[in-house]
Amino acid sequence: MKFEGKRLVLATHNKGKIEEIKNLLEPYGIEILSAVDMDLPEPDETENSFIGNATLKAKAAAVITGLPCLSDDSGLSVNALNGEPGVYSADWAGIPRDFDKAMKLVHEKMGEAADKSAYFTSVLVIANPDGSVMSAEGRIDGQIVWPPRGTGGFGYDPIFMPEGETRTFGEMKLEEKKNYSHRARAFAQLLEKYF
Ligand code: ITT
Repeated sequence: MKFEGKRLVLATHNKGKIEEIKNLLEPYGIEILSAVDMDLPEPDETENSFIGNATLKAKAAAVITGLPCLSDDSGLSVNALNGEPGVYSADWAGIPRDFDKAMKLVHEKMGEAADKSAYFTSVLVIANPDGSVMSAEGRIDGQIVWPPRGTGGFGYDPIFMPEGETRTFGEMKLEEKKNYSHRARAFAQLLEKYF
């Protein structure tokens, strides 16, 4: 199924994701509305997988808006922490969310572990008003660094350095992060299938 309408809803309340996905969609001349613009409710993320939560978020928004909705469920998996925080990245260090605190917790839990490897995952789901869904997954491997570096991006970006780079995501501009990011990789797959 291909996207035929003119309007697409970004079923996310995360401002960092909204900025990145809007940028990825820019060349396609689609009118983008975000869950924040439309004041959509934030569904409880009750699943224990990226695909489960991404599907739940996109479907809930499609039912309310009657428009195609694109969601993202993502997270940082640290190998020395058996993949934590993973699917639970957003609220891992408690509520209200504080990513300075969350990054510090990653650092503390890793202790002196020699293995600094980690990866980001993004699962993107498009839910159409007719109930059909489409998904794609992207991943970027890298290393956890300490102390945090840079003020760009969002979430755990200042402690993640993608492989083949000497800078963290936090030290990159949007256009640079896009060359590596899990989200851009998932988007590239969705592009072939849907746009
Ligand atoms: P929505 O559900 O409204 O989309 P959210 O922030 O709750 O927003 P998730 O449940 O998918 O989204 O949580 C993903 C968390 O993982 C996010 O809050 C970030 O802390 C982290 N994360 C995901 N992608 C990231 C990225 O590109 N850079 C840094 N951190 C990221």
